[in-house]
Amino acid sequence: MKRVMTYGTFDTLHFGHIRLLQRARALGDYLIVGLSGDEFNAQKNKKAFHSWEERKFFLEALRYVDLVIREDTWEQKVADVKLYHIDTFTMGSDWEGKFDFLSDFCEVIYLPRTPSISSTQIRELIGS
Ligand code: C2G
Repeated sequence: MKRVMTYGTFDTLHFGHIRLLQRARALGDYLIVGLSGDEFNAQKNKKAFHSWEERKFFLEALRYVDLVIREDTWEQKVADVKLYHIDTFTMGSDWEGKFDFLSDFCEVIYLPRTPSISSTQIRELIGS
């Protein structure tokens, strides 16, 4: 079984996120998502509209996602890749090159980011 991993905030889940998760899942047979906790989001200068539990609920409702774990630090990825026996790590292309160090442990693939949609735009639209 080929195991794939990705990470993110996935706030106000939208088309771009789901396209990313669909393509990530298609890289293997099992997709694990490291979902950013609120404290880690603060380190990314982000404040999610939805709580971690709500964002986890949304992801678990998707056919593409098999397991959701917490993302609390930048440094946890190597340990996660080993712990979950990850074959392929993937992120959207806005992260191109940032996680190449993981290629010592697994395949690293960056998938084209979906243009013209973001959680920031959606939050602005809903006024929060
Ligand atoms: N994404 C995308 N297209 C968009 C928006 C997002 O493909 N229009 C992708 C991003 O490239 C990322 C994933 O969807 O791979 C999740 O995006 P965010 O929730 O914005 O995650 P981010 O804040 O980039 O967190 O350790 C990694 C970080 O936690 C990534």
